[in-house]
Amino acid sequence: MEVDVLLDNVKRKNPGELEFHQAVTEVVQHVAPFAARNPKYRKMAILERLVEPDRVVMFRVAWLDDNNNVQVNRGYRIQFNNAIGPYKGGLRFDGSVSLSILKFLAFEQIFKNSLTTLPMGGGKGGSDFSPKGKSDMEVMRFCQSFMTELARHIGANVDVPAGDIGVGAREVGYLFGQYKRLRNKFEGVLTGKGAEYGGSKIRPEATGYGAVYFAEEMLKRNNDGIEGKSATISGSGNVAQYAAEKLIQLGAKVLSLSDRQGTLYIPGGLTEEGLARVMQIKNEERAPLSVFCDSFEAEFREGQNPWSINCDMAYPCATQNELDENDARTLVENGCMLVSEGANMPSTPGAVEVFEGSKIMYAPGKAANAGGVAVSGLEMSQNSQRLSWDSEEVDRRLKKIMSDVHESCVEYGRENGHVNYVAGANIAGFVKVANAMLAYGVV
Ligand code: NDP
Ligand code: 2IT
Repeated sequence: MEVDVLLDNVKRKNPGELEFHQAVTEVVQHVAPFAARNPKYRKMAILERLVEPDRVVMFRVAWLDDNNNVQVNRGYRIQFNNAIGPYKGGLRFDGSVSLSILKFLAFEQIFKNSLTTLPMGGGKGGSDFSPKGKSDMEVMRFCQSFMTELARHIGANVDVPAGDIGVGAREVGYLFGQYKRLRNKFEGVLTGKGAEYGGSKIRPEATGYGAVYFAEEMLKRNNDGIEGKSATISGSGNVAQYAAEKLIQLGAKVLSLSDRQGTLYIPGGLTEEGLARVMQIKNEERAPLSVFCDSFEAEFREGQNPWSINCDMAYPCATQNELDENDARTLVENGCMLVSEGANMPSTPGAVEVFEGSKIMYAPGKAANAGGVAVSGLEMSQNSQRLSWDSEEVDRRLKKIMSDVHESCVEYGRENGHVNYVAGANIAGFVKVANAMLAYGVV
């Protein structure tokens, strides 16, 4: 089938799902020419089947708030593709969550998980519930109600959720507790668990660290390194915090973080002490980033993103489509030489075009942020073995996986001496899944 026909069909069958269309278009534009050169993929309609989720589960989540009022949210789990392993992917709790957003995330997850070299299929879920401004007990009641329905659809060998925006250690704890109670099973059904009940060392750090390890690999290929470089980061949640930690450890100067209210610009560079304060603000006080300026030298730029700040490297670690074509142009004009995406699909298609055209080192999320789900895969392995590895062991494996992901991107993305990491990630991720689908016949 022609690419245009395939994309038209996707748009027609999934009306209004703009983020999903965007994610499919980006993957298909690289994979379709590759698939066309391999008639077996074409003949067996691999791409046509890949863009159709195995199933989509949508459900009501009713819960009682602290005033005993009934609240109703919508829950989702997209089980997109389990050709190479159990469905695997995070849960997002945020007011913006829609079917389109979760389908884009689940679709991306198929290729990302394939790149990690571990046996994991693609899935994603969540709810339009936002934990912001809710008490711990409200979050608990919501999580228990959400899991009461979700439990029947998941399992350690079926579908293994984890965290994403709005879902961290607290939420995973409540979700796991409810699953265990409903099924009377202590099994590795969720990752990102607390250390006391089966969580892997380095899982909280993995996505942010991984995005920096991937940047290191790109730089190494050009006989360069992180030390002495300046970096802008967006977001100030899980991924941003640990990207900042690793960058500081490796001798880079972190100039910014951000949240929904704006950007924190730290001209002198974020210190370890400053980062500890950010973690306290975001993880314990659950307060706006702007309060950082009460005790540290920094400027808060209300309503702005970090992309106008001069930097050598940019790490978008907040959310989808947070960096547009103009931002990309500004970054490149200001001398930014590397972009490593901690978030999923943070750059708009126009921005991606600017990065590709400028030939800077540009790593898309499905490669650069694969460290998070990779350590989730390692958590599954440890749970199955009923063993837990120490931090050094997990970090060593994470580094090796990021280096392997990088190698795969180079292998499939080489273009006249330059590496197109977007093409490389999409094609490398596709091949393994496509070959497994071929083995199963028409299903
Ligand atoms: P968190 O909820 O911990 O943090 C999200 C951060 O992004 C917060 O600082 C939040 O601001 C900011 N943010 C969220 N939405 C918006 C928005 N619409 N505009 C501006 N800022 C926004 O989530 P994570 O750090 O876990 O996730 C960040 C990104 O990384 C997401 O794209 C996620 O899909 C991706 N990712 C996460 C992985 C993980 O392991 N957690 C793995 C791979 C990718 P505020 O503080 O104001 O809420
Ligand atoms: O987007 C992602 O890769 C995640 N949110 C992590 C998924 C996981 O299963 O650890």
